[in-house]
Amino acid sequence: MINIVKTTPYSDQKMGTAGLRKKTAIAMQENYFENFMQSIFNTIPALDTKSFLIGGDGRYYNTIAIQKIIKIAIANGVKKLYIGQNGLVSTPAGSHILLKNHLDGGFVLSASHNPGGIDGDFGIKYANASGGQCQPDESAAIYEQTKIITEYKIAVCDDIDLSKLGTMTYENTEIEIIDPYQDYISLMKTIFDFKELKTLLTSNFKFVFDAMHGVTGPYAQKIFEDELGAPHGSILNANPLEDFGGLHPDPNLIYAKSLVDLMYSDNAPDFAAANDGDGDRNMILGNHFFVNPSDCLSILTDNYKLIPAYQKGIFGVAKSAATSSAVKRVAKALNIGFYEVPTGWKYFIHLMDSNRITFCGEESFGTGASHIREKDGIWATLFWLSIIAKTKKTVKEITLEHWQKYGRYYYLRNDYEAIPQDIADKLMADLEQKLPSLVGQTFAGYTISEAHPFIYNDPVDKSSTKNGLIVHFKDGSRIVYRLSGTGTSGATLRTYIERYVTDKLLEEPETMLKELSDVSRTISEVTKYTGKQKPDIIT
Ligand code: G16
Repeated sequence: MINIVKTTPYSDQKMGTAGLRKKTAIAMQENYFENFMQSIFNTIPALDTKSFLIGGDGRYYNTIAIQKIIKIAIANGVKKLYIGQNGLVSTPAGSHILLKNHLDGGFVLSASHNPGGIDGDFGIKYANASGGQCQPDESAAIYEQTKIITEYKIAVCDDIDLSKLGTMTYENTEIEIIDPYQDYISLMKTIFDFKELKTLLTSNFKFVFDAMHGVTGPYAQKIFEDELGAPHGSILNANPLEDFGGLHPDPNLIYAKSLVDLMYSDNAPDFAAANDGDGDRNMILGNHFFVNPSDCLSILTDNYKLIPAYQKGIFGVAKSAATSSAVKRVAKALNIGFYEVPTGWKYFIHLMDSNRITFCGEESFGTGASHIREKDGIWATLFWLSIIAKTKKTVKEITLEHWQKYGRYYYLRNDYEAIPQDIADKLMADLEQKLPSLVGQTFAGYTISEAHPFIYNDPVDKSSTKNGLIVHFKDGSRIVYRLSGTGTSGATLRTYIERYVTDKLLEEPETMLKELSDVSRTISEVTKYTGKQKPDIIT
């Protein structure tokens, strides 16, 4: 039986950088999730010919929300649903499943690196047939639907058992519970030399991977322990938990603190990686060494020839504007295309689909390639291990040699969190207004050469997107300002600061960027607008 339920719109269902992200309590309001799902289906024609993937990172409310999607999809006459066993699918594996099966879209229930639980965050990433997150025109159409929705359709049936693989049919909808791991593992085997990696991981080489109680735990156990022979116990925090065991599943120096402490201890392993809740973000650490994500993209690109899948050559490389300029120098040296896009992995998709790029990455701990249309934490880990296996060098040696070859971009991101939205909007609007007048001015010895909004013109669909403000200095340094699109309370001002040097390669970023951090505050007048004397988070 199908129920048609009368509802009233919520006004706050606009997607951000990567889908809809809300406090869990907000997402659990009456009809909130149902409204959003029905609004998505309202924008998709001929649902009886369409197939979708459903999965998630295992966070609180996922199992309830997955049953809701299933019932709303059945009621809307969707042709087929592929659902990860136990409701689990990582964002990268989901992208692969979508592409491999030529699906029309997918829903990964995740607020990514944000904490989970009843007091945490909940989210929905909606991918289209490209295998990556929907484009801005699609999310705009969905937002319009959320504002006028009056009813949704939902099937009245028992909950589906997600624990057993197999196929069933309800009304006209076929439902298949799929293994979320195997296809992804097979894909990794087509890219990397598993034999060589096994030799490394069964040697004296000490490896750990922190899954932060997100969805990548089982993937990592199967790949690194079962396939590649790393000792059992190499995967830390391996079981997905609804509240991530109280952790904030964000793989950075602050939230992956216990892993960082281990890597800076006397017992430090040779290599560590961490992934976020849904497995798209990664952090790479060596013994007493941290690899900045911008450098990570640059180093992987420079070493592409070491990976079997890329030995015949790569297309270009892309980064978000906020990411450091390091990879630009590598692209020039390799004589490959280089692109700079707004923040958001969705902006890389057209570049991959049109064979303009093979690799891409962002400062927000994301690196990936065109094997899928999402960033991929395990792929980045396997890539690093492959470089180590081939070169027999440590993470620090590989990075230092890279800086000796190309110079180093010292890089920091300063986040000012929980700013009232209207104040953050005013700060950005006022800053944009004054940018032209800044050109030629000198702050603490840094002279501004250019200052403008970042505008991206997509070479494929010709759309134009404005995202953030950039201040360039004569010595090649840059400051980028933008508001985050993934937060769930108030606004976050992100200030990205970079400085290029060819000597002093092993200093602390905080030391090398002290003046520029001060300059970033002087220019934005963040203290005047927010009362904040310093950033809440520095990464
Ligand atoms: C998402 C996007 C990324 C983006 C990041 C940060 O990552 O997929 O492309 O760089 O958010 O966005 P913002 O600076 O707007 O907060 P994830 O891992 O959260 O899905």
